[in-house]
Amino acid sequence: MSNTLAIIKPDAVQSGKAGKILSHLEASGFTVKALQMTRISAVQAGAFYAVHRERPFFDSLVSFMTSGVVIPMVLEAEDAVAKLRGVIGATDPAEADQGTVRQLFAESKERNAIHASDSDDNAAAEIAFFFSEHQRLGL
Ligand code: 3AN
Repeated sequence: MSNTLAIIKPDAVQSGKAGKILSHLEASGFTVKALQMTRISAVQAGAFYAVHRERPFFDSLVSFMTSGVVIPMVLEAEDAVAKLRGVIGATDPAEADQGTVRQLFAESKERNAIHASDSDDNAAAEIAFFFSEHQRLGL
């Protein structure tokens, strides 16, 4: 078993889809190991998405991710990182496979409902970004 980080993004929280997305993740075989509701600052969003700093959509992405409550969570499954990437679908919901979280719940390439870590190293770093040491010791 391994862990990955998901974030239900502000578009999905604001439109009341968080419960359905959580249900979908559980039905897909993930165990929710830790979860919080929080609102992040522009500095925090910029740090989280630092790899995208030079991309044309960076400022808009930071503004979107700080526009409302987000729900970061630690999900456990066998091969959790790859499994969750498959379950969420492509970045652009128009290209996401049928039955994926983004096909079902996302609005656009930016307002795409959910984030998922893309490697085990990034999962560990992103879990540490949102969850304190005492929370991580409970995982
Ligand atoms: P993913 O979330 O599928 O790993 P990344 O890491 O390439 O995709 O992008 C991070 C986030 O940046 C996406 N979830 C999306 O919100 C936003 N994003 C990516 N590409 C674009 C784009 N071309 N236009 C607007 N927003 C984008």
